[in-house]
Amino acid sequence: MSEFQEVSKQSGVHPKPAGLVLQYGTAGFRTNAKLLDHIMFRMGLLATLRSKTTKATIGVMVTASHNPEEDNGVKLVDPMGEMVSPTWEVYATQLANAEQEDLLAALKDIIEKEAVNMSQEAKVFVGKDTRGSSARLSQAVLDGVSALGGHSKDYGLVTTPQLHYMVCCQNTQGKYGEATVEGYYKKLCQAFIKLSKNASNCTDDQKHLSVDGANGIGALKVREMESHLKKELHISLFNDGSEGKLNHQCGADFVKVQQKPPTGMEISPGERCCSFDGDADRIVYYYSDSEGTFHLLDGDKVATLISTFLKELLTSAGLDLKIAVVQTAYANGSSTNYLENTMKVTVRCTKTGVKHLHHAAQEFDIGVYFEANGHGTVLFSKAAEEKIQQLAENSSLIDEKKRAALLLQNTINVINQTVGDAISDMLLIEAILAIKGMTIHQWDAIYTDLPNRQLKVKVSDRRVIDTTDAERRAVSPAGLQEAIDTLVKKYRKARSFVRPSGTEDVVRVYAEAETQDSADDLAHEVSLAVY
Ligand code: NG1
Ligand code: ZN
Repeated sequence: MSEFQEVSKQSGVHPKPAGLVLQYGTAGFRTNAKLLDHIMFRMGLLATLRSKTTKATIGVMVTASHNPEEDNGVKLVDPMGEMVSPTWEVYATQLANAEQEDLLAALKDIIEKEAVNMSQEAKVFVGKDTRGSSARLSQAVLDGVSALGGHSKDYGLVTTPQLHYMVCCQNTQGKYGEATVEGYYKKLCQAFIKLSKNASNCTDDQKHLSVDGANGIGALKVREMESHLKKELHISLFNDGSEGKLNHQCGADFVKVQQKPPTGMEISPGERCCSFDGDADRIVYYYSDSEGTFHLLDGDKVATLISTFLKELLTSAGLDLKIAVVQTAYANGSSTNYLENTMKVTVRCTKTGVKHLHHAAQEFDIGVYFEANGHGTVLFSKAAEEKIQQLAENSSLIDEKKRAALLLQNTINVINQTVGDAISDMLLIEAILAIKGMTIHQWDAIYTDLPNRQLKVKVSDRRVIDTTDAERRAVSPAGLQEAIDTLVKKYRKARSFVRPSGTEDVVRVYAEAETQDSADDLAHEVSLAVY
């Protein structure tokens, strides 16, 4: 078939190392950048097929997020800006692992299974992070698209959430916004400025924020956005990529896992700081108190702040909309307790991985989802958005209701509903703190985290561990869960679970307990039970 001539030719330029097997995991393909050239080319092919079947624009993002600089990765973005569907994740793995001589057969197999109309036009948006390997690898994606006759638009350096946003804008004919980076800044910043106008007596301190850009794309984009903020937010940018190495001793993952500030950042007591990860889809906040003690405000604290704010606005607006918070097993027990018992909000727990949280959040009028590591956003159902809009446009309303409805409307506009977005989350958090006149210390004091510890354990085959109940209980190997239960009983307010990582060749162990020593001991004991 002549339509595949170009694929054959180009695949020779992007050959697969024989025998190499990679898996499309929780975050797409992710490994050392040297092993990824053929993967990128093939994902260009796959995205083109996906575009033909959905008759919509598909996204391909080249990034390895918080992984070290030497790694890279690739992720496909479906038409509404969401993660690609599970069936296509399987195709991605099949196509990636087909040996060089079997590539056309693997491609034709997908075309047949999905009854792809090959004469349908295809459009693929491509973005990349700042890694040294990203330019070469994103070119391989573009080669894949053109080998199948698809059209592509190269957005160049963008954050992961910006690419998701572009795909959604494009496929909703501009209803979600304009599919340009400039359009993204305009929409988010205008909403942020309108929200900020509701803050009374805002001091310069309140308007100041220190941002750790992880020496990555987020830093570049914050710089680009600054002029749109019209001085409503003063950002001091650290780890902006001018000197340090990407994600090295900095960034959201480092700060969350190490529970300490990034290097390269000066922190005065009480000062509000935040860190992005390497592709700017995660954010965590922190500060150091007058004694120099470091305090981390992770995804759970963010979810609590946002859901409290939204719930108060719904009450003021007199809107009866169902709001829920979606978490994973890694959510601190104190946050779940506070949300359920004090805030009286519905809490759902899902498996790790954004797609599971996103999916669960879609079941509510308003679904706030955050992983403890700082990845998250808020989803509003179409019906909820319409109700809020009607109320905001209703001129006969009394002041308080009208104000709440307008705040809700601008909150919707500042949020990137396609995926967790450090820039968008940052603007929303900053607006909420300003409106509430709240310091970071006051935000932190809403509830006290239970001390916790995360460990990684190397085992010969992590897949022997199988879990249930949103990964909170192990069903295999036999006896493991019983051993964990026995250990947990030794400590007060304790909880622990183990699960195989979806992105690294390790088993993750999580433990929390009344004291840090207990959490550390429990995590250690459980990790011994895993061997
Ligand atoms: P794994 O490696 O499956 O634990 C990690 C994070 C996830 C998610 C993915 C994708 C933790 C404990 N796990 O997954 O939350 O963000 O990476 O990046 O933080
Ligand atoms: Zn990331």
